Amino acid sequence: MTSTDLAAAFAHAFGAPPSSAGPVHVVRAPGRVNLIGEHIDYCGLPVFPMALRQSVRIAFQPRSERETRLVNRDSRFAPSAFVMSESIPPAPAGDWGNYARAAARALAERFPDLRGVDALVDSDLPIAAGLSSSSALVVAMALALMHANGVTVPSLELMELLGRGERYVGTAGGGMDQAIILGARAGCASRIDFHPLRLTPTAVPADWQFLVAWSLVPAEKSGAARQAYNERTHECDEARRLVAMRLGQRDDITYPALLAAASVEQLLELAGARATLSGVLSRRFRHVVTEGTRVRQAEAAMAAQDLAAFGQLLDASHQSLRDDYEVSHPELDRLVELAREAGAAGARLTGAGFGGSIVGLCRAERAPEVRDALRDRFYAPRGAAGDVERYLFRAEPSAGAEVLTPGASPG
Ligand code: NG1
Repeated sequence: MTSTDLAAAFAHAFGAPPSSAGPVHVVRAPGRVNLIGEHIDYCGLPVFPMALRQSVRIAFQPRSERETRLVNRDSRFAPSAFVMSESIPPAPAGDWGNYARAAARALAERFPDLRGVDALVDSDLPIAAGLSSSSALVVAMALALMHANGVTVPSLELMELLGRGERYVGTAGGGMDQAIILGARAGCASRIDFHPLRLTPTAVPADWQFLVAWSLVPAEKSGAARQAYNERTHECDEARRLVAMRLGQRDDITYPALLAAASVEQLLELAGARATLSGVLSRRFRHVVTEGTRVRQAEAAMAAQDLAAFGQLLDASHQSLRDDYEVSHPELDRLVELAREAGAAGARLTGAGFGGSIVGLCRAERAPEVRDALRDRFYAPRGAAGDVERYLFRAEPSAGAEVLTPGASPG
């Protein structure tokens, strides 16, 4: 759907707007695929994602009142409304409208007098697929509200504000998603460092192709998966505290500082000792520090156009997420295995896991073979070969979120 069609659908959803409200604008916020650096953003360690072409788009218009009204083009999501304030009560857990509320509440901290918008939400991002459709909605909504109210927040500050803001939905998440959705550069993956936040792009080599494949298992953000996610954040924190104490460091030292204070080998040796950490905490810790190392190596491999090295790092990351971090799923493991058998240089689960998608890397010329193999060997036996382009697609490194000029060509 083009931006013009979306603006027309807006008029259908909300009725002809008063001329005083001005033109209908459209904001686009892309989904993301994390290439490597999984479950370590909340430890403050660098990650290496890129933005996708698929996005959440919102057609919006300012209102004279403080109420925001939301309509979703996907009829599974019922219309929703809330009044702008610093204490917007959440809708029941799992309600899509909470992501819009999260954005509004975060902005209300800085701008207490914001008026609301009418907003029509559209998305071609697979939902609950580990591709960050929820953060794309948070970012799109924030940009719509800011544009409608004529307020701005510097980009890095906005990334941090919305990263914290999304915790409103109950996930103790890190800041990767909001940062890449706002700050991605077309054609590049970006290393994101936290403390202080900064993005460093690396061009994706022209003959590399990243493929995303959904496992058909939804990675729901509510219920058990959220609990498991939050549990991991606590375990990492506890492991960090105990290792720091054994090292004679302050127990509030950050992961980056811990890694600066001792070598990975030293840390792993210490963490492997029964006297320091339990078996579970030791495995969680091992994932975090080894994954941190893999991010640096992967960034260097991409810069050197070393596809084989990048692929091996993807495989090692998957193994670590499966065995040490225990966030994989048999269907993700199967997809990874099939992608590799079909000629991918490497593959791993991407996003929080517990379902969702994998990302695989191959030379562009091998991509059709890998895709065909996944279609025939994964999707067809599960009765999903008909819809395969919705589940299995090339990740095109895209630009970050933006408000599109009315009347401009499709976003
Ligand atoms: P997804 O895949 O969107 O559930 C979550 C967190 C990220 C990061 C990854 C795991 C949110 C909004 N996103 O992503 O910050 O921790 O898991 O690497 O909480």
